Amino acid sequence: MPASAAPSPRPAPRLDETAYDRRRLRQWLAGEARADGVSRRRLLTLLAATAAATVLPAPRPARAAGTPIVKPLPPESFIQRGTNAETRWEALRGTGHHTPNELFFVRNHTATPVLDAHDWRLRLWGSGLRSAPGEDRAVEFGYDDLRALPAVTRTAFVECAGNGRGYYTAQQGETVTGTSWTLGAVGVARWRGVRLADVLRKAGLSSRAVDVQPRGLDAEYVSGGESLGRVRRPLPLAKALSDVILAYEMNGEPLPYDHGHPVRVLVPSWVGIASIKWVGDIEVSAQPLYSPWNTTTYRLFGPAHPEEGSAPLTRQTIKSAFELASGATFPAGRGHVLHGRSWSGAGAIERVEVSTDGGTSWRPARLHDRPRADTWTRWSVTWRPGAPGATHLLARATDTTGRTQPEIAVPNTQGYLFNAVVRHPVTVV
Ligand SMILES: Nc1nc2c(c(=O)[nH]1)N[C@H]1C(S)=C(S)[C@@H](COP(=O)(O)O)O[C@H]1N2
Ligand SMILES: [Mo]
Repeated sequence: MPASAAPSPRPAPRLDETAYDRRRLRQWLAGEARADGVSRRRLLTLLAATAAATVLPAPRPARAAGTPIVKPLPPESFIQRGTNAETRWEALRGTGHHTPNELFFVRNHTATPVLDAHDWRLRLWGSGLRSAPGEDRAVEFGYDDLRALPAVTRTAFVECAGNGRGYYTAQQGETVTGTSWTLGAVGVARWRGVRLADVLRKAGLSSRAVDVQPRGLDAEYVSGGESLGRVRRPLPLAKALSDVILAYEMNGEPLPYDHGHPVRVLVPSWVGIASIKWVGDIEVSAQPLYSPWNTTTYRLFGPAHPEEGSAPLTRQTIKSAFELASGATFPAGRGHVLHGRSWSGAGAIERVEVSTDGGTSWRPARLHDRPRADTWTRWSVTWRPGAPGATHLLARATDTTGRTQPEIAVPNTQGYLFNAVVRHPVTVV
């Protein structure tokens, strides 16, 4: 493989941040390290400082009681669902376009592993890499190696394929398996990292490669008494080369533990399972790959779908949500502003309509973001409720490809891709 594909040699021992930083600064002073775009004065100031700045969050071994999640899960912001935590939509009211890291939903198959960036290695291997005869088809990158590559920043949602699953039952009376999310298994962040395409090319991508399969460093997932191995799911090479990033920052902070620290895959617009957290290796294959996450799950099964299931899920569907608690109350005869957000995996949002009379009449919402693909569009409508009583608020989005939210979602046994208009209960008092 070319010399450029080999990441710089790294010392084996585990180093703490301060020691690492001071060593690098000494190397710079000795002319052994490069510092492009940083002034000499700035580096000398750093060198003089007794304690170097910490760039990683301090380990928090204590988890929220009874959960496999590291960050706090205040009940006013989250609904705990087994190993997962759903964001409450009312908690997003007043937050900006990006979901704050502390409010971002967590979907864990097992438990958040607390990993140290300086021990972390990313191994690329497999028949889809070029290699000299007799050589091992494997290339490793450390955290610093990724940080040294050109950085890209991108705003994108991560949304569980099962987001809204609970409405298959609540609105349509269907029995489905899986976590009964309402609409809070979605968040938007500004992700920063490197292009997976750049890493694949550095690793020596062969023209025969067809699939890549990132795998997490979290524990093996056991289902029905059987271990399915570590969480992994193949991606077609075309997607891997187009807009996928290996993200090390989320909203300007090092990736938090629960969201994949130190590095996760981020697959814009696709079902959340594609965005593998705590990525430890990526198989690059000249043959198509399969895992339990693109065969028995994350396909559509049921009477409306082929017997063997649909093709593996890729893009997310279209949804809308109000930034309101279920059962919120509104004084009658007064003006209110209702806020919400709509998003689609197929493209930007074109328009949003809202009904405040249970679906009889609809009016356009005012859009507050320039609609873009891969992220949501915020909107609002004013409402002056008349008579007291229980009613439903409905929001219906249409995207630029003409997809719109139907009244009924076509069911599937695992409750994926719920796209129907959600009836949000409120009370006028
Ligand atoms: N390694 C690993 N990656 C994972 C998962 C996991 O359990 N382990 N869950 C996946 C699923 S199903 C979803 S929806 C998203 C959730 O990302 P978040 O927890 O950062 O919101 O991560 C995906 N990546
Ligand atoms: Mo998910």
